[in-house]
Amino acid sequence: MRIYFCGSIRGGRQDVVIYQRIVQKLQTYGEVLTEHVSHSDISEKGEDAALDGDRAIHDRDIEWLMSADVIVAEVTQPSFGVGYELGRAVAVGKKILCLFRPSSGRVLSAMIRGAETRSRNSLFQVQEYSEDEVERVLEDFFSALSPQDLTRSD
Ligand code: 6IA
Repeated sequence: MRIYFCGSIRGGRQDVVIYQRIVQKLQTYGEVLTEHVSHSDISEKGEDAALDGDRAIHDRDIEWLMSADVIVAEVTQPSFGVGYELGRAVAVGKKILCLFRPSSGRVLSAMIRGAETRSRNSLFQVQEYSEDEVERVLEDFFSALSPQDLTRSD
């Protein structure tokens, strides 16, 4: 299974330790295409990428996103990039799990919370969690996945 993980980079790196925990767990289910999102040596500014660098990142990430079976996004730290990735993924009918920690004191964007469809086999799910529950939440999500979820593209 190909898994695309989304987490804030230029939006702020406060949650990088949680991203690491998520990626570690995701790697037990498949190939995580965006493992670098959890690397602590990537900073908000990092290697000041020029436009061409940014274009290359965008094009490569979108290619990975389109090839992914499942998208998992940590959405507590707001990020334009994560929001954009989620919009592109919704548009092609990908299976998506968004993880949000209410303990942050933040209120999740209506465009993410409101994208959730509440049917049983929802393609877009928003799951609230606390840090100590993160592995269990991922276990529940992956154990409920059906082959159908991974092939739908409507
Ligand atoms: O707007 P943000 O930077 O917070 O967007 C984060 C999201 O966009 C992540 O989920 C990544 O998949 C993607 N993304 C943004 N920047 C990069 C990147 N390098 N490399 C790979 N994916 C990225 C940026 C490095 C830069 C800080 C010099």
